[in-house]
Amino acid sequence: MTNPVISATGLWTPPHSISNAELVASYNAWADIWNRENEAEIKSGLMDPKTHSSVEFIEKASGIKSRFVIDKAGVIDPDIMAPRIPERPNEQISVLAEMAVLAARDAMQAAGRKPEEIGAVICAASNMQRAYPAMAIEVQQALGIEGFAFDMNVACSSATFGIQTAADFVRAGHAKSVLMVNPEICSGHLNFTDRDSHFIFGDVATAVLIENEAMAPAAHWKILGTKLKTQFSNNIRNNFGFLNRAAPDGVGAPDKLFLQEGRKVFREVVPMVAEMIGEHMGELGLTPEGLRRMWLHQANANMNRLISAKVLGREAAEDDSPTVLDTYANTSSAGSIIAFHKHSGDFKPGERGLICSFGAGYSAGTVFVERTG
Ligand code: CO8
Repeated sequence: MTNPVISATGLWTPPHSISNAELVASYNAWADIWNRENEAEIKSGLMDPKTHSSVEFIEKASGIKSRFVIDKAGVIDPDIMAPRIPERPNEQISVLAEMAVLAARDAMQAAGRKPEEIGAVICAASNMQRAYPAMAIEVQQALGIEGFAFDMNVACSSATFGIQTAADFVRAGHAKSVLMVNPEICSGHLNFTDRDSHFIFGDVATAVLIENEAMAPAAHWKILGTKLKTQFSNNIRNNFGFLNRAAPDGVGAPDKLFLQEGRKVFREVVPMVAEMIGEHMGELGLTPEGLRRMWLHQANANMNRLISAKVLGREAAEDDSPTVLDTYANTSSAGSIIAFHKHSGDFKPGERGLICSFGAGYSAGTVFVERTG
C-alpha cells in the first residue's frame, strides 16, 4: 500500500464579477418588464406580480456580496438573464475544459509536476458541458497527460468524492499522481429570473493533485482519512437531461434549471453534516481542539457558522472556518477547495484541518488533512 497525499491545489477565477447591487438592479428591471407584460392577468388576479429582490436580504440570508461569472453582459441584461457563451467548433477546446486546464496548470506549477508524471485525470463537477467525450479526457489531451480520465458528478460534493476516488487509485497503484479538477459554470444552470435563488451561484475552476507520498513535494498535506455519505432528497433538483431540454433562456422551464427548497436544505443538511464530521473525527481519534481549521463547502455563511459551532462546541471565528462566499458566492464543488487554496498557507507542520463538502443528493464528504514539511 502507498500513502496518498495532497501535493498542491490550483485556482482559476473568471475576470468578470457582478455585485449584488448590479444583479438586483437587473432582476428588478426584468421583474418590472414582466409585470408590465402581464398587467391584465395581474389586475384580474390570475397572476401574482413579481416583487423586487433586495441587496440587504441577499447579504443577510447568505453572506454573498458578489460572484464571478464567465459572461457578465448576458446575466445582467434584463432582456436575456442568462450567460451567452458562444458555441465552439469541435476542434476548439470547450469552455469547461479550458477553465479546468488553467486551474490544473496552477496546481501543477505549485507542485513542480510535469504532465508525463500524472497518470489520471478526474473531472468532478456539478455542471458538465456535455455528455461525451468526457471533459476529463479533453483536459488530459490539452495538458499532454497519458493514462486514463473520466468525469464524475456528485453535485456540490464532487470535489471530496473526487479526492477519495483519486486517493483510492493511488493506494491501489492504478496511478501515482491524479489530477482532480472542478470547473463549475454554475451561471449556466441558474435561473436568474427566480428571486429566491438568482443570487446564489458563481463560476470558477479549482484543481487538486493527489499523489503517492513518495513523489510529492516535501511540503504537502497528508490525507488522514476520507468519508463519503449520500441520502436521497428532492429538495435540491435540476431536471435538465438528455430526455428534455430547457428553453434557451430557461424561462418557462424552471425545473430544467437549479431549483431548491432552501429552508428545508438548511434545516436538514446542517445536522447531517455536523454529525458526520463528529463521527469521522471520532473514528480517526481526532478532537475539535486538535483541528486548526475547517474549509467548509461555501453555500451559505449562516449554515457554515452553525455547522462549525456544532463541531467545535463554541462560536467559530473566521480563522476557524474561513468563507469565500462574499467574493465567489456558491461555486458548487469548487467552494471548499477555494477556501482551502486561499486559507491554508499559514499552516505549520503537524497542524490539521478538514475539507468538507455537502449539497444535492443529498451528498457530503469529509477529508481530514495534516500539513507536513
Ligand atoms: N430578495 C428579497 N427577498 C427575498 C429574496 C430576495 N432575493 N428571496 C427570498 N426573499 C424573501 C422570501 O420571499 C421570504 O419572504 P416571506 O417571509 O414573506 O415568505 C423571505 O425572503 C425569506 O425567504 P427564505 O425563507 O427563502 O430565506 P432564507 O432565510 O431561508 O434564505 C437561502 C434563503 C439563502 C436560500 C437559504 O435558505 C439557504 O442558503 N439554504 C441552503 C441552501 C443550500 O445550501 N443549498 C445547496 C445548494 S448547492 C447544491 O448542492 C447544488 C449544486 C448544483 C449547482 C447548480 C448550479 C446552478
